[in-house]
Amino acid sequence: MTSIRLPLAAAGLALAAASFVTGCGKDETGTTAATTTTAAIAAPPVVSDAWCRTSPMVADAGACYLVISNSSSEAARLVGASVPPSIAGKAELHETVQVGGMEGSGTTTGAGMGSSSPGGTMAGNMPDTTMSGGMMQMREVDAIEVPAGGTVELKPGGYHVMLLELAEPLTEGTMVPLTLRFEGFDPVVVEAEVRSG
Ligand SMILES: [Cu+2]
Repeated sequence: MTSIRLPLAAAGLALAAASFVTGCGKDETGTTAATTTTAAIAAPPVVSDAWCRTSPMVADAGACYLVISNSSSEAARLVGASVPPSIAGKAELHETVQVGGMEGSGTTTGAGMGSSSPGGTMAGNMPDTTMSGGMMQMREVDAIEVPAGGTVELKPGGYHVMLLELAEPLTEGTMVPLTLRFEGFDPVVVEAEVRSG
């Protein structure tokens, strides 16, 4: 009598499969509407063109640059970065600003950096002072915002990931595993190539 059970079982499976597919389709329709409002959470920012360079003036500091693209419908925020301790003691989000009309040699910079940077190694010795023109000054920022559907470029003279307390000078051609933390997303890890500039 097993010959009867088999078709029955098969029919049962077919029914189950059919209802499963139907249910699945309904669910998809249902979540599509919901997903629209939460699309920003589902689409993490994309990081590209990451590279780092050693500061020509500070032996134990470096800077990394990269491009962040945000295809979602909500602004994204880069809130932190890190590298393995074998590369550097810490990584900070910095911005470089040009200070016009300042003739001093970094006295105000020292005050600005003092809280986050032990010693005065950064003051007056910023990697980005190679920019021509006025005084360049760096300061730590809490976050770097990437507008919805927009792109932000971390580049010399602007935003950068500052590597402090380098274990050893960055070697051109090597790769730095850079971990980027975006608010509301899993950390993004990119390989940043060390270049001369
Ligand atoms: Cu910096």
